[in-house]
Amino acid sequence: MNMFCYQCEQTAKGKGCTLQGVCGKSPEVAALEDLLIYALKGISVYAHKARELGAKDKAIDLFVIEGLFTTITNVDFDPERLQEILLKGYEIQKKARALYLDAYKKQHGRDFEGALPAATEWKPTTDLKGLIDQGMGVGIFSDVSLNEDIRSLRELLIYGMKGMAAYADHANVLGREDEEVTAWFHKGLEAVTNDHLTVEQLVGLNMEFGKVNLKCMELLDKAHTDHFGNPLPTPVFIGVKKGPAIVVSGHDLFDLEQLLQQTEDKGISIYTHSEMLPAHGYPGLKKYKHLVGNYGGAWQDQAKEFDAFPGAILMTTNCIQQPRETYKNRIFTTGLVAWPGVKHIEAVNGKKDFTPVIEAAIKAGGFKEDILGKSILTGFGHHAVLGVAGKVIEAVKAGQLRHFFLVGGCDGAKPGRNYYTEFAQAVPKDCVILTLACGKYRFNKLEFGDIGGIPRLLDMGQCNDAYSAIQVAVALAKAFNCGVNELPLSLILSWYEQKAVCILLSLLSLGIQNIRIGPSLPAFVSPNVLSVLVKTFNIKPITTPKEDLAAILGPTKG
Ligand code: SF4
Ligand code: SF3
Repeated sequence: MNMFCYQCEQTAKGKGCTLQGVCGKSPEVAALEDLLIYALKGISVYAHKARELGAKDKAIDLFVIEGLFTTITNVDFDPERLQEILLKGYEIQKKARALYLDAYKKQHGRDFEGALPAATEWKPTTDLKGLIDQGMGVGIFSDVSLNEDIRSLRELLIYGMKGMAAYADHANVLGREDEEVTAWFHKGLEAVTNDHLTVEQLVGLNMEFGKVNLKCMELLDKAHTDHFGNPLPTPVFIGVKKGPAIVVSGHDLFDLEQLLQQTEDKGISIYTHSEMLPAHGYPGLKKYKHLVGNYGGAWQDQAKEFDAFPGAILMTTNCIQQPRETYKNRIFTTGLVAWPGVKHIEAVNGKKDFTPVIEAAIKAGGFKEDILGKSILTGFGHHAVLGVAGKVIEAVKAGQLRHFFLVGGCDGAKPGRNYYTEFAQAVPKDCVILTLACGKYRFNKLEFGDIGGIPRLLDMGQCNDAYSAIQVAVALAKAFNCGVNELPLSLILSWYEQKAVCILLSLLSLGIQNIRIGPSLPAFVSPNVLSVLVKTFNIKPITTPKEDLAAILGPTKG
C-alpha cells in the first residue's frame, strides 16, 4: 500500500485511496499530510495541557487551525509547501512544549516528569524524502491493533475538526475568535492521542464537538454579517459581460472583497464560482458594480469551465483540481490552497496584493462579447428568511405550504448525485426547498416558482450557512410550539469533504433525527458506530427520490 486516505466521499471503491487519491493527491502528499496531523497532535497535547494551567499562545493556536484546514480534501497538493509547513510545525512544537513546561513549573514548583504521547517527541528530518518516510509511518493504520470503533470515532472527530478549522480560519481573517472554539481544537487533538478513552467517551466527545462547531459557525456568521451586512435576496446574473474577467472560487469572502477593491475602475468584471455564489447577497460585496455574476457550476466541472474562461482564476479555498496546461498560467491560489507550479498570493500583514491576478486577466483578453443569461436567486440567510417568517407561518397554517426540504451539502462527480436533481424536481409544488453549499448546482438553475410570493427554492448560502438553516428551524419550532423533529421539515444531505462532517455532527448534537445522507455513507464510520448513529438519530442513506419522498410525505401525497 502506498498511502491510505478515506476522509472524503470520493474515496476509492468506497473504502480508501491506497495507490493515489481519486482527488489527485499523490502518496507523497498523503504522507506529508499524515505527518502534519501527527505533528498537530503533539503540539495540541502541549497546548491543551498548557491551557488547563492558564497559558496560551496565539501563534500556536493559529498554526493548529491552519494545519488542519491545509489537510482538507482539495486544498493543498504541493509537497514543498507542506515541507515548509512541517518545518514551521517543529518550531511551533518547541514553543508549545516550552509553554507547557513553564506553566507546569510555575504551578507545581518543580519540573514536569510524566510521560506524554509519542507525537509530542516528533522531530522532522530536513529533507523532503525523509519527511515522506516519516509520514508513511504515522498514517491512519500505523497502529494496526487499534480497535476499529475507536479508530472510526477518532477519525470522525479529526475530520470534523478539519471542517471547523476552515470556518475558524475564515472568522480569524475577519478578526474574530472564540476562546471555546480555539481551545477545543487542542482538546480534540489531545483526545485522539489518549489510549484510555472508551467508545462511549469518544461518542460523547464527538457530540460535544458538534455543539462547539455550531458556536464556530455562529462566530463566522457574525463575522460575515458584521463585516458585509446581512445577506439580502439578490438575483445573480449567469451570463457574461464583454471585457477582461476574473473568476473567484472557494469560500473566503474577505479575499473577494480585497480583490473587488483592487479592481474597482479597472474595467475588469469579477465573477463568483461555486461556493462563492452567496457573496452576491451581502450588501458589502454587492455594492461593487463590477461583481457582475456567477460563472460555471460546482467544483468538479472546473477543468472544462476554467479552460473556456478567457480570464484569470483565483482559488481561495477548496476545491481545486489539477489545472490543465491551458490555464495553468492564469490560475492563482491563495490562503491555504496550493498546487505545485501554480502562483500563490501570500498575505502580508493580513492584506493581499492581487496585482498578478489582475495582470493575468488583462493579458488573457476577456470575453469578446456579452452573452445574455438568466438570473438565479441567492441571499436567503436566516435574517432574510426570518424577516418573512410571519408569511411562511401563515402559509403553513393555511395548508398552502406543506413541507420544507433542506436539500444541501457538497457536490461531487459521482453519477449517483443526480439523485439530488431528481429529488428537487420531484418535490411537490406545495413544498419549499432550502439549500446551501455547492450541492445546489445540481438544481439551482431550474425554475421552481413560488408559493404566495415565497420562492420555492431558497439559497441560504455556503456550507457554513448551515447555521442559518438551524436558526430558521429553531425559530419555526418555536412558532409552532414543537420540537425541530416535529416540524414539517426533512433534511436530505449530500456530503463530499470534511466540512460536511462538522455540520453533520452539529446537527446530531442538536438531537436532529431522520437525516438522509448520500450519495454514500462515510467509509470511516465503522459498522458499530453506524449502528449507534442509526439507533440514536435514525440517520439513513438516501434511496430513490420517489421512495424517499413517499416515506416523508406519505405514499398518496408524494
Ligand atoms: Fe481519496 Fe478523498 Fe483522501 Fe483524496 S481526500 S485521497 S479522494 S479519500
Ligand atoms: Fe463544496 Fe468543495 Fe463541500 Fe462548502 S466547495 S461545500 S465540496
